[in-house]
Amino acid sequence: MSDPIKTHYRACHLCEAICGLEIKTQGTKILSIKGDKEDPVSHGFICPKATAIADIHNDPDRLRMPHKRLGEDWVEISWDEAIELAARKLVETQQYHGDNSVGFFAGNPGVHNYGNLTHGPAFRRAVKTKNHYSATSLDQLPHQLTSWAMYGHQFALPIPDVDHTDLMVIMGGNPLASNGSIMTMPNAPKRLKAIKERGGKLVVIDPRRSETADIASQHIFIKPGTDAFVLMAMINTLFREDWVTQSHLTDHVKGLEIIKESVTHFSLELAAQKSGVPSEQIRQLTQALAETDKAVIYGRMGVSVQEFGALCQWAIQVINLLIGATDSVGGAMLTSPAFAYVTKGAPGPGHFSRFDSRVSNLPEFSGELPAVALAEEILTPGEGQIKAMVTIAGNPIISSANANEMEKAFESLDFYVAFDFYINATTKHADLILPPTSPLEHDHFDIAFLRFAVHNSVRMNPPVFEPKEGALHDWQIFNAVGKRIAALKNADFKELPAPDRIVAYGIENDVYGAKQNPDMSLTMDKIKAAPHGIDLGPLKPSMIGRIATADSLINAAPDFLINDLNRLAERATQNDEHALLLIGRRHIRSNNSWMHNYHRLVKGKPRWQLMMHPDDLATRGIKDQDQVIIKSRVGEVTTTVIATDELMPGVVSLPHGWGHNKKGVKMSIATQQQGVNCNELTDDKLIDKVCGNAAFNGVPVTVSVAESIKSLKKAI
Ligand SMILES: Nc1nc2c(c(=O)[nH]1)N[C@H]1C(S)=C(S)[C@@H](COP(=O)(O)OP(=O)(O)OC[C@H]3O[C@@H](n4cnc5c(=O)[nH]c(N)nc54)[C@H](O)[C@@H]3O)O[C@H]1N2
Ligand SMILES: Nc1nc2c(c(=O)[nH]1)N[C@H]1C(S)=C(S)[C@@H](COP(=O)(O)OP(=O)(O)OC[C@H]3O[C@@H](n4cnc5c(=O)[nH]c(N)nc54)[C@H](O)[C@@H]3O)O[C@H]1N2
Ligand code: SF4
Ligand SMILES: [Mo]
Repeated sequence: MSDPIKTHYRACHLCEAICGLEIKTQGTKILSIKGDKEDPVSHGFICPKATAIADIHNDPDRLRMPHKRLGEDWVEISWDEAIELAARKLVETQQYHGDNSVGFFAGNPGVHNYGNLTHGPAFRRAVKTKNHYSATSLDQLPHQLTSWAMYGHQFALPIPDVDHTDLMVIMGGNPLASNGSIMTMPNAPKRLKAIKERGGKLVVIDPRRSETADIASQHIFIKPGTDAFVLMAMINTLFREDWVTQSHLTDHVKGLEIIKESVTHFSLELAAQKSGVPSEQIRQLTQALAETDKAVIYGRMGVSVQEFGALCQWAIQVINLLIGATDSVGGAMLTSPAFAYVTKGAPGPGHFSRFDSRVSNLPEFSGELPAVALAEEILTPGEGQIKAMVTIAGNPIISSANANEMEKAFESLDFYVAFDFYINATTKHADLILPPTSPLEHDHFDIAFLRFAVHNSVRMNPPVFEPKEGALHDWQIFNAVGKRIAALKNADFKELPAPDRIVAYGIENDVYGAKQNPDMSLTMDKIKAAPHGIDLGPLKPSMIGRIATADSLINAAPDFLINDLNRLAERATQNDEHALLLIGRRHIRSNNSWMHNYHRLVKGKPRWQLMMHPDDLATRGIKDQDQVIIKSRVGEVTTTVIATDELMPGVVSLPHGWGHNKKGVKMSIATQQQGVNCNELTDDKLIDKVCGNAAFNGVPVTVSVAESIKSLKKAI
């Protein structure tokens, strides 16, 4: 008799949109993956990546058991042996070279796999080092930093009320490709188009006419890295023109006078000169933001990973405050999740600059040092040098700036253990790989993204499949290695219960739990009984009472950001005529560096080429489809160029996450892809100096025809 067909409901964990899925299985087979129409937020929407969850699950290249390096080869070993080896090597390294000789790099998928969030910290405490790095400082550090400084908690992130706004300005975000970031919004296309359909306006400010710009009411080209000038001019204009709106928050904000004084030099003319955006356009946009009742400005990667990322994210918060958008319907509001609700006194508010990195003196944020400092901390001898690495769901050789230096660093390590299920460009350097279960073999709760969602909901999903015999979840591996490390150090280790128990306890004691909300008395059992999720309603104004600063006031003018305006003012005086500025690009069928081993996602037209404006090609004697060499201060890559007026002249675009075709990478489909690693061009010294965040956007490069390749082609 054949196995019965089962239907499972589960959130997609691949990106921040966390769409609801309906997965049909029969025995160990996945029959279909579709959108869950009854999901209260995604309503059946999915993107093409969702079906690739089946490919992840079935991928023969995905490791199922620990792998130990033997010269150029790998051998499968038992979990007991692997856990002992990992613990012993890390402890020995610390005994010889000190606590800080072990470094950690945590990548993005850990945030999409909640066992990493519940159990990672205890494991890290068992190791005890100052050398923690993560994708945060390649990404959203400026958001967390400004929220910490202004609202007193790094996760007090006002989320755009996309479903109710009448004017949305998106600066450096491309939700049509990314499906939204720090703005969980499944079905970004529909939600953004709806703004226009209800008579509102969507404005996109981007050096590229992105997919989102294509559906916008207005697209404004901007020269990469100059957004801070535009934003400061907008703030200046709001004050000058007396367009500042009084709101229920006015008495809860301090520092506006300081801002007013500090931005007087940032004129519309200066902004226009630096950014290429006409001053009248900036003025009109500012006026529209001030005069539209339900308006909001939002900025993402384009304005986070650039030299003035923190100033940009801060300015965006300030503008929303000044136009009365913060904490207002149709503006940007704090979310009300069932777990880890942010309020005064909530755990993990964050801290900044308590210590610096050893080599370049870059500041920590919440216990993490900037990822751009990792390679030099491994390569520079002296006390505190990193000798052993732990990576957890990260691929820093492809995802961090200056990939060649990062590769050199990983090659030089005494010991490296990777928590990962692929042998990729980074983990190929490991001595030991500890692969966790497949995503479908563990339960799923979105600790992170339910907190960033444009509509409140909660959902907990059981595993689709039982784990293969002997397989361990990430959190079980953390528990096992952490416990063994503690034993070797004669230290205590408190083994935590399973993640769902931790979350269940948290929910019962949080805002919808019996103590705080007897009417609702939300429990994990109730959540589990609603497989499609529970709708917790739209975002609501709730900031007063939740401001987590010591004096319960929003600090609109944090000192270190006001001081950083000097750096921007200095930049204003510099002649910054570069040949070309490199920016990145995301694609709906790609996900950072790790979804290129699935045929259904990589097939079709190539999408890893360098995009360049036809005028820029012409002045360099380059033709569409030529092979070109792109050079930056730190490296060079060769790829195919495509001519397109999607980009403004003077800007070129290359996506990140590619470049798998390296000796030793064991991903049979990914290694056949021709894309190059754009982070061989990005520069670990080109950073947002105030916080050390990477500046992937606005990297000066030159582009020329690859003569040798051309002549070789002719000869063949
Ligand atoms: N130039 C440039 N560089 C960028 C960016 C850019 O825009 N431009 N974007 C940056 C951003 S925003 C980010 S977030 C980073 C991402 O950088 P990373 O987090 O370093 O890269 P990912 O590609 O997400 O790598 C994920 C790794 O996690 C593994 N993995 C997947 N699921 C699991 C799991 O459940 N458990 C474990 N243990 N491992 C798992 C995969 O096999 C892969 O090796 O890249 C950054 N790099
Ligand atoms: N399909 C897909 N979805 C993803 C990911 C993925 O890799 N693929 N990654 C996920 C992750 S980890 C993240 S962090 C999010 C990111 O989500 P988003 O930030 O929405 O995604 P990006 O495509 O990086 O959008 C950045 C935009 O900024 C523009 N830009 C570049 N430089 C500048 C500049 O100097 N100024 C301005 N104003 N704009 C600039 C770029 O042209 C681009 O359109 O996406 C998530 N979702
Ligand atoms: S948009 Fe993101 S969460 Fe939704 S199906 Fe696609 S990858 Fe999954
Ligand atoms: Mo990211």
